[in-house]
Amino acid sequence: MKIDIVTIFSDFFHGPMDYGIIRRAREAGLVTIEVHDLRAFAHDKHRTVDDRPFGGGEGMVLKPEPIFECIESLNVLPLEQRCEAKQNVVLLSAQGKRFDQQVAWELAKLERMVLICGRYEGVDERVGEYLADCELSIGDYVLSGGELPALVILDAVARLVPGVVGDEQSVAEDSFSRGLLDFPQFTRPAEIADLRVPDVLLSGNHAEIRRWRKREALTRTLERRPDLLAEASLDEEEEEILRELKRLRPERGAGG
Ligand code: 9D3
Repeated sequence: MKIDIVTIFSDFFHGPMDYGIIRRAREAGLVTIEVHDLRAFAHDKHRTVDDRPFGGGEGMVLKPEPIFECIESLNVLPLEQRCEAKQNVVLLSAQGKRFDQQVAWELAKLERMVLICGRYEGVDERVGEYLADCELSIGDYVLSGGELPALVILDAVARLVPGVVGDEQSVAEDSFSRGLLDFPQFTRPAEIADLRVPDVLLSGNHAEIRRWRKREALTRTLERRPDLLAEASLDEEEEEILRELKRLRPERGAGG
């Protein structure tokens, strides 16, 4: 996959792309990432990329021309041909659709992904309307720009590109991809400061361990993220465990 990032802070990306999954994906030649400095597409001597909002108000807005010119220079297909060619231009904005694991799987199928990072108070609306295929937000909190969201999306998508993570089955069966929280993990020592690892994990009984893990994952999801259960894909055994958990622990109202 070819990924282009459009930003006014290109240096911001140097560190994070040299570590972990993104580095691995790049070194394996499975993703190619280019960072483009938006200021290179401003033509005045101050390399202006922002301007005051029409209609008045606080703050500055990213101007459309440098962004339009930058995208033009990347030779992506016109809007109506992009989907077919598995190309997407994504505007990162707080007004976007929420990015989640399902969106990550969709993006991982692309051959080309362009991420435009917003800044200041916002981006001229015509960028989202006529240039980008979609707008994405990473969650309901205010950040100062789209650079961290771009890295978040890059990390989540890179590990789903076939070949980046060795065990593809484990990536697909990853609890979050199935809509559940993880079961708890332990490693040695079996005891520290009187805190013991659950006996079942030391028992060597693999059927029992598997069931215990399912039960823990479901208990946690039910307690911490009951919203996930509506969309989760559960097997027979998990459905049965969940019914039992609900019998033992009837639903509580707001305030828990
Ligand atoms: C404080 C300014 N806000 C009211 C006028 C609007 C606003 C503009 C620009 C809020 C945030 C931003 C910068 N954020 C992003 O560009 C952004 C973002 C985010 O803030 N939260 C979650 N996901 C994203 S993706 C891009």
